[in-house]
Amino acid sequence: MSESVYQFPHRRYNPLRRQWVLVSPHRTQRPWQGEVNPSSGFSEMRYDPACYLCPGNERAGGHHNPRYENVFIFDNDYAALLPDSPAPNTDGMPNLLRAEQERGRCRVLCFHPDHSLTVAVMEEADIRRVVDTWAEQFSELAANPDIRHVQIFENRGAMMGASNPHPHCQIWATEHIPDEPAIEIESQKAYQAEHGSCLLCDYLKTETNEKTRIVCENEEFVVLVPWWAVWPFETLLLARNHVGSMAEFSAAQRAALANILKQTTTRYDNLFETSFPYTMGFHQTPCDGGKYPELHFHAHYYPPLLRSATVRKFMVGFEMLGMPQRDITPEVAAERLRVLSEIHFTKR
Ligand code: H2U
Ligand code: ZN
Repeated sequence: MSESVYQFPHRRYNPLRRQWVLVSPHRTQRPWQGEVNPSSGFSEMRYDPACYLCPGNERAGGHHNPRYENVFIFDNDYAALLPDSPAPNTDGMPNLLRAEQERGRCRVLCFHPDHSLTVAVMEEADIRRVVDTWAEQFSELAANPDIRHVQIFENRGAMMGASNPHPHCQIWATEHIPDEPAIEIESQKAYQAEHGSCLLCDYLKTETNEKTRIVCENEEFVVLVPWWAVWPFETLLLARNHVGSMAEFSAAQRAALANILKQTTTRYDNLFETSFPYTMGFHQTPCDGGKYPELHFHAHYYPPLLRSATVRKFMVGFEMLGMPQRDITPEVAAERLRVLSEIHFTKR
């Protein structure tokens, strides 16, 4: 593929979301002054008496956290979903005003008792415990007949709206399959029907041949900046083997997931020498009793930062009214992440 093709504005297709992204590489030639990072963004405190996630502290509703030693999971005190919400009564409503029952559960999972840690600086063995808990939670929630989908996600950093730096994620289990995974499921089913193979297996083959968008890898997983990335340093984490969910993972895959999550977040932190904000989450098979042989386990990282610890990308203007747009090409973004050290900048 000729490099020069990518010097000019063009659009790229995302086969997973069936959406286009406008790429405007020539705009990165605009001059800009790199900013000096004001602080690393890491919390200094290993225990914060005011943190509602630290061991032994009080949460909303008078709940007390145990003095937990590794992971700790609880039902969100401000859950967006409830296990027993009734069906809305829509009798006599105009047919354009639709509503449906949505029961579910929201949980919070603390990754570690130490308030100052993040995935990037946690020990791999401790991340492995988090992976085991995700797999357990996925299986437990999936067994509930009212639950059809389990979304595990992490909001990292104040810029992403995380309310607390304490290392944690959320798990929302819903009665319906949410829109994002629903679109991706449709695309993967349609691709399988048309080509007789898995969309993400084929995509992984393409990317491992091309190599230009790969960021890091281990025996079980590959992390790359997808061809169609929207966020400047967006990445896609793909299982090398065709597998649908963590519940099916071997011990080797669980350990390798802990390893690749640490590798990825370390590179992110090293990019601007800051605790890199992002939203990330896993897309796994639904648990509605259906068969989903075409689905391929993956994770998306959606980080907002553009060119320093403080300068972020906004999805506004043309992007809200037209389509997503990016300046730096996915190839340049991948190379910038790939060449970074695997050792966290705070440990140098
Ligand atoms: P985020 O930082 O990712 O928003 O997650 C924190 C969650 O913790 C948030 O969803 C919940 C909030 O509802 N929470 C409790 O469950 N109990 C509390 O005492 C405070 C916050
Ligand atoms: Zn804390």
